[in-house]
Amino acid sequence: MPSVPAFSEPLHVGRPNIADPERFLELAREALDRRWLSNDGPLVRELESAIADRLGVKHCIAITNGTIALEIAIRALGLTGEVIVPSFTFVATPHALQWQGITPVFADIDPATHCLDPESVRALITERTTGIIGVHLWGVPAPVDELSAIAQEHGLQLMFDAAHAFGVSIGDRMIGAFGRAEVLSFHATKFFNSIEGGAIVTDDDELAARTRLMRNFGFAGEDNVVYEGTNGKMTEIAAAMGLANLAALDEVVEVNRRNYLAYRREFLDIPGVSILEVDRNAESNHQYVVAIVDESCAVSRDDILSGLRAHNVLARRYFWPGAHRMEPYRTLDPRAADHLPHTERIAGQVIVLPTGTAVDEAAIAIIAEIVRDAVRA
Ligand code: T4K
Repeated sequence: MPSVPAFSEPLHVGRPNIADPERFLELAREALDRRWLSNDGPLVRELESAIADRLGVKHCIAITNGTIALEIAIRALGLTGEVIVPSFTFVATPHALQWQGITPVFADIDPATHCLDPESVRALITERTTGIIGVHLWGVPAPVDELSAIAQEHGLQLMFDAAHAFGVSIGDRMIGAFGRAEVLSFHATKFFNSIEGGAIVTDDDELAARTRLMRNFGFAGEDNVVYEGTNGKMTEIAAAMGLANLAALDEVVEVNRRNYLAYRREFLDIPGVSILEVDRNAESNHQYVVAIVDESCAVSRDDILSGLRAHNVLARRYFWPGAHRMEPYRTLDPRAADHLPHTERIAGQVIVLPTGTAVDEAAIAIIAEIVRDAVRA
């Protein structure tokens, strides 16, 4: 029998932060009264300009979700053939390529950061390679300088999946300014959400103009289609949620930071389990708290996960087992694991713990006690 009682309500990873429901309803009401609900509406424009200002980038193109934003950015950059990506990421990253007939080639990660290992990227470049997509996993910055040098040396396009990295900075530069373009996700589970949503951010005028066209079927005027396109438009209701949440972003980051520090403190004395440092060289949004169960731990990662779930803590083992072990990639390249030793190991060690405004320090102390119990078992 567990010595710590279970939480009466489930504690989810990815519980949405809803900072100001009243403001959201007010903005949504305005949109209804205006009878302007989608197609480049005023709330979407306001959100775009607020995000561009916040990140210090020239252009923000709001998109219906992060995955479509990735697809549009990939297409706008003219990527074809093979593109190098980490396998240790949400499956949307490789899917956005595969969906468009481009082969994702999986590179390994640096175990200290969980982001792309530049040497692994270098080793996978072939004459079919046209680009690299770095992922700032957990909001930890990918090695932007090294990847940029490799891209330049080999004439490759470089873009970033920054789905986890809104509001993160490396020194005095905000994520959003690296590569040709970066892609954000504002999904409900992200610390900043517009229910569903995402954006492409870039300093490149021409790329921004092209992605705007692509987002709206290629329309450049009422009857004038000048480019291939899709429907990637954000709705006014989504933008209303984005604007309401943006106003309280700093408070949410502060809650996340407090939670992260509490987890780090509480887990210090748990043998074989540690909390990944996400802010070593960067200002973080702390939206993911990542526990690592290493080989020295007395019990397995999955045993700890079961212990947490038995207590209603619905922790997740993101991004297990790695995209290379999911379909269609597993069938297309059954030997990919041979060159992904760090991905293979880390994917088996990670537990993502609940954070955000639905969690407080008292809950974190109990979660740590559950893990301590599991490790003693
Ligand atoms: N690139 C990266 C690196 C990403 O992580 C993602 C998305 C993308 C690209 C693509 O961006 P989007 O197209 O999604 O904008 C969730 C999210 O759906 C996904 O956005 C996110 N990454 C991924 C890491 O997590 P699932 O399959 O784990 O979702 P699900 O339904 O299991 O929910 C996760 C947890 O959140 C559960 O504990 C329940 C809780 N939850 C969820 C929702 C929607 C709530 O409590 N309330 C809610 O409203 O993918």
